[in-house]
Amino acid sequence: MPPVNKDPSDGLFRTDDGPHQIDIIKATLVGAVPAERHLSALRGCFSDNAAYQAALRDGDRLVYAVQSGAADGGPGALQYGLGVIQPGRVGLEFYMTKGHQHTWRQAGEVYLALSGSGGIVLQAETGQARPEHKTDTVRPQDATGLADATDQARFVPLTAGQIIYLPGGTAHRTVNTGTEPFVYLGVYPADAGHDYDATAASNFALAVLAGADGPVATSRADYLAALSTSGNSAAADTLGELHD
Ligand code: PAN
Ligand code: ZN
Repeated sequence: MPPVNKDPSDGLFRTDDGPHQIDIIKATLVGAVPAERHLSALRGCFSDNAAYQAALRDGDRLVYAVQSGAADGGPGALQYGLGVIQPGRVGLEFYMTKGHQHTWRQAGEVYLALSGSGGIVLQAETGQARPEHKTDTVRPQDATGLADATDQARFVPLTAGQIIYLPGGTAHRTVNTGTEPFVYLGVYPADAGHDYDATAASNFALAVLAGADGPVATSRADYLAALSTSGNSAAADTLGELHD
């Protein structure tokens, strides 16, 4: 095991020398302390509020954990997070991270999917989903270039071995659409910072839902409208309305 220097002030796992080690089987960063996010920490993220309340009553389950690592550095330093999202749903909506913008908006990030299947919702600052992204998934190679688009939101499916680059100014939320934990590594500037308020008020414009034929990324506004008219979260009814 590499030498560990755990700085309690920022929760980051540090090593002075030697490589950090990911335990692929356990999906952990050896020696690091995970920051856990349970359902109660994701208030306001899932659109089906009745299903969210029922899930909370059923137990405040673990949704995801992040273990972060860094080396000491000055300007230009990088750090990383190993994320593990559990499989599960609230209503139709798959388990996901809170999502954020980087406080330093120019800070980009590289994500590498390690195991499981999921994806990432990408959204420019204004957060409006364009109609053509309403109900479909998008090929990973289409996901770059968000920096010069002001009104885009996209869902990019990711499976093990796929890498995606997020340009600065891209809000991002990771989603597990599979039945196993979805494990990924994100590498970003140490000075990036995490701005959760930027996306908390309006939430992400796309919701990633379990559809009859697999995951679909759909307009959150439409999902909310379907929930309020159908009064329940039955998959067939709700998605039927969404896709009409
Ligand atoms: C990741 C995220 C990780 C957890 O390391 O922090 O996926 O998501 P939330 O931070 O939204 O809870 C990253 O993007 N870092 O910048
Ligand atoms: Zn990030």
